Amino acid sequence: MNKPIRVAVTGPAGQIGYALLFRIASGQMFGPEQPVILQLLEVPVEKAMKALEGVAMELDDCAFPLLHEMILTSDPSVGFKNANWCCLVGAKPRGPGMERADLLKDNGKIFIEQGRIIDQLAADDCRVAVVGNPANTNCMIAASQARRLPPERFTAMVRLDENRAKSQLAKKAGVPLTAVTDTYILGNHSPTMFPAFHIAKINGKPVPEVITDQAWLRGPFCETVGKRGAAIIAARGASSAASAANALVDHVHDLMTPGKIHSIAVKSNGDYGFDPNVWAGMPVKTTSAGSFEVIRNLPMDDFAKQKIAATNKELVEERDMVKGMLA
Ligand code: NAX
Repeated sequence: MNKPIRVAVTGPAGQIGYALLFRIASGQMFGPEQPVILQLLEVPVEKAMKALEGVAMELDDCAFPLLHEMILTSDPSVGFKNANWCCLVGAKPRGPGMERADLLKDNGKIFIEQGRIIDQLAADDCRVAVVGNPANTNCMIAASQARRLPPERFTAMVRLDENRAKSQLAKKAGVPLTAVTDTYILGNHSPTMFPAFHIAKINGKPVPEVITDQAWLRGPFCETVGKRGAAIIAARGASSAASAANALVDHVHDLMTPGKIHSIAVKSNGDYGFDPNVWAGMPVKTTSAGSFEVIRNLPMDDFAKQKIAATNKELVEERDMVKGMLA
């Protein structure tokens, strides 16, 4: 058995938290040989802390051999102390009539504080994965506070979009999910994202050679993936939770597994035409546990370039809205 790692999770009493913690504790995120200490950070509100106690009781009742300890706290300097991974799930939801700029600013305050404390107190090898929306910009904000941890330690989740795209392509082509590879998400985790179908593959062949209905690929496919979150809210009366938790398990697991090829939102360095100061979904290959390189020079046709320009514009606008808050 390895030495336990410390995994901080924010928003553990929320709906994604409830679907996530059991999977971390059972070994699905870090593998069956890796014990964990869960550092669970909620807001200092009695109802939330009480709910968190209930979740912790259920975790106890699972008797997971890999779960060595749980720390329940509303103090970020306890929650992030010596953490090897920080899963930033908690965020303020968009209230009725709330402007996007206000949502960005309210969340900006949370991610500035969390980024600063993580940089001061987390372990030297700390990695941060942001789920709380607007995830890309929240991740950029947290990273802006770091002086010790380099920007590539901060990634945001677009894996739910990747999994959604993969599943839609498999259904349309009538093939098993394992036949679909290279499904990359470029840009923002929002309806503007581009699920790059033209470079995805089915049984090793480019998707457009297998699914020849270009109009479906450009229209309903992109729209279904981009607006899937809203469709789930409309059907379920609540936003994606189990699939979001599953995507975070995939995100972290693949980022800890050398050789894996997947999509994560990372600091752009200008690849594929993204502004160098935004965090954009990109195709990456994991090089060693927790580290990655962006897969460069994949071909982008005119349609892809247009989609990338639109999602980049949104990321730049989000960045501009919080510019005043950044260090
Ligand atoms: P919930 O409202 O069920 O839970 C959020 C939890 O976070 C609450 O318990 C709340 O008290 C806590 N929280 C809020 N601020 C906090 C802070 N500063 N520190 C610690 N805890 C804090 O939301 P849930 O459905 O779990 O969603 C969480 C976030 O994930 C939301 O921002 C949501 O928009 C986002 N999502 C992101 C996705 C992605 O693919 N990147 C997909 C799913 C999801 O919509």
